[in-house]
Amino acid sequence: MTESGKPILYSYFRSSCSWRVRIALALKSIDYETVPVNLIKDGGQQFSKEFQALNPMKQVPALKIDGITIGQSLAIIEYLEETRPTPRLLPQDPKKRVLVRMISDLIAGGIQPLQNLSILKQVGQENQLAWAQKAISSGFNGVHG
Ligand SMILES: N[C@@H](CCC(=O)N[C@@H](CS)C(=O)NCC(=O)O)C(=O)O
Repeated sequence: MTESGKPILYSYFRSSCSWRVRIALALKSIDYETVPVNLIKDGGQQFSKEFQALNPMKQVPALKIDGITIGQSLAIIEYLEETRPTPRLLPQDPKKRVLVRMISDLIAGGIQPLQNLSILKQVGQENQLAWAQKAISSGFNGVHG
């Protein structure tokens, strides 16, 4: 939290994981401050010692709130949902709720991490497009219900 008591979001403007958290914060009207972590500049600011101390995974987002620092976008969103329950983000009906969780896990575990910067580097420039397309289409094909 800042001295004024606002949560601090460590975020990169192009990061879809950070977007998820920014959307949840906005829907819940939570006032916060942003510390930009540029994933490209300076060889990647996520690799700095200061940021690694916050999130040893060297990834955004991370949220400082209520005296703790949370990494992983879905864990952050769940924490916000539990501690600031209105307006609710998850449907009341368990069958609808599990569908939301399934889609969220598919995106956050089965689609997006397969194409983050560190993975694309390993895949090599010439294979990146096909790799990303495969991750996206197999993830989308996993949605049913
Ligand atoms: N499962 C994590 C994934 C976090 C993640 O992949 N973050 C990306 C940006 S969207 C990142 O920081 N990448 C840095 C890198 O690949 O070096 C979450 O949902 O928060």
